[in-house]
Amino acid sequence: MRDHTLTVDASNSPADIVFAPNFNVAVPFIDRHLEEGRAGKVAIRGAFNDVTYGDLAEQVNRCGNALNSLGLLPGARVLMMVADCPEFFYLFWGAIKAGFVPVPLNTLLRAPDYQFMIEDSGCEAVVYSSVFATEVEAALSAVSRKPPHILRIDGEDGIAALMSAASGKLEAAPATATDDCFWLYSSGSTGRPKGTVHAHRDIPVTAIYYAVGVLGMEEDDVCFSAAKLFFAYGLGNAMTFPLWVGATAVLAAGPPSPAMIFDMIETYKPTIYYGVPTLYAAQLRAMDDASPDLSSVRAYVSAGEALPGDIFRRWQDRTGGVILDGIGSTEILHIFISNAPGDHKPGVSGRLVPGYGAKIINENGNEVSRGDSGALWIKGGSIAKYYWNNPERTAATMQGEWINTGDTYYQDEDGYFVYCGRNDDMMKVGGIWCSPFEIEAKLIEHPKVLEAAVVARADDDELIKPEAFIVLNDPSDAGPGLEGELLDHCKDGLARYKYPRWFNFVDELPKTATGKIQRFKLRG
Ligand code: 3UK
Repeated sequence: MRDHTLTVDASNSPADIVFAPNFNVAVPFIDRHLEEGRAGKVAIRGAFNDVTYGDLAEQVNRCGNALNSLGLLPGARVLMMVADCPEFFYLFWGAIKAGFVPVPLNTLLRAPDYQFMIEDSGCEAVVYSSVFATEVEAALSAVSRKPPHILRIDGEDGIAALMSAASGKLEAAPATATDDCFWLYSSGSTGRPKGTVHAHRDIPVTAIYYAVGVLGMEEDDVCFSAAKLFFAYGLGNAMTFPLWVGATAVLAAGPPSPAMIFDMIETYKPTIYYGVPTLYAAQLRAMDDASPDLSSVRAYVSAGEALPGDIFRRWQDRTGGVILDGIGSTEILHIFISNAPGDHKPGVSGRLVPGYGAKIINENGNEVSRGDSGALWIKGGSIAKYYWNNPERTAATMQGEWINTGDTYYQDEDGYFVYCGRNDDMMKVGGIWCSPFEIEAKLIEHPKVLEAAVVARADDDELIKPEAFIVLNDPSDAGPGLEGELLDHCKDGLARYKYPRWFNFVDELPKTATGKIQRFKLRG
């Protein structure tokens, strides 16, 4: 087989992907487009000059050569605190092409988090956008051993100076499909973040299985993701997926808000929009006073946390469009169970993405019968190889070809996977497993409720019961009658043991940087 190529079997079934023995993933994602005649096509758009596939290939080479000129060792980690902009692409792919390992970091983090990651990764270089200087520089001055190379993306003395001095030609470093390629730090709701090590092959596998297999992505698509590139979800949405099919990515550097998203959609007319449930809810509220033209969008995607059925329905009523909820993870890299165009149902995660395998197991390690809930394990070609520096967590999570997602699921009568919560958020009420998420979804249906979180609390008898924390649309609605009103609402549809026994009205819910409710912080 020719170097750096892969084949997908004739039926185009995602199950059979064969990689050349020498496979550096930068070649099929960047250089292939020149061979295929796409040099003049726009690869990246936004509030900067359009970047064509020709420009992209050249800048990737310059960036790879710039890193080489620093004298990094092969496999050196390059930490990136970089905003969504074309330089993110240059650095990520330039590092990979030159044989280094880029590690994009969540840009919402603070100095102590970065300090940990700099020390944990043993990185040789840190590259950051000036907007994040305060936190990054505070971390760098606190670390015990400074990485040898510290570069800014923008401004004088930035990487641009090194890049313009470097050659625009670069031979891809030899690699194999299963070599370490890039890392992402996985942020659990508890414990230290874990460096999640992905191989070269994981990138094309997610594109083939999900982007092409489920979304039917093609060259004409234009992708816009409210989730940023540092998040595995955004990395696929707005970088690796469009680069696989030769489509166009639209980038916005700032934080996403409904107004910003509507503006981006009207300006750049994406065909696929990737959001998260919290943003879809905020966009619905914003549409009370705005009528954005969303007609370019052929697919709305949601991931990161479960999409309540009520948001799905309201979105469909308001826009006529369907939101395709799918579950992904940093470890599996992208979405592995999903709703699909023409095969979707409100309130469920959908079906297995073709190419992945799933099993739901009980406490004894046996597979449950259809309809019963248990721990969801997944197998497939894009699962991280291991956690850096963390053999215990690797052994507990990744077992043979299978990975424990940490999520509780059951399959409904139609075969759809239904999310019940994280394994550790599940509660037993009267001996029955009870999903906080199901109760939250019910509460959110109530017109006065904006957000809800449900946790386990022991009553006077030390028996576990659900407790609700509620953010109201209009705080002045809080009043003596409201608890009863919400309870009546729960009685309409929820099993008795699931009724919240306590209601707390709060201004906001504790969330992780990526928007997941931190239920452990609400537990008394
Ligand atoms: C939860 C969901 C219900 C679930 C991600 C798309 O979220 C992503 O990765 P993370 O590592 O978190 C993984 C965990 O988040 N989750 C994500 N999506 C859903 N729960 N319904 C969903 N649709 O607990 C999962 O284990 O931050 C999402 C693509 C790539 C990703 N990395």
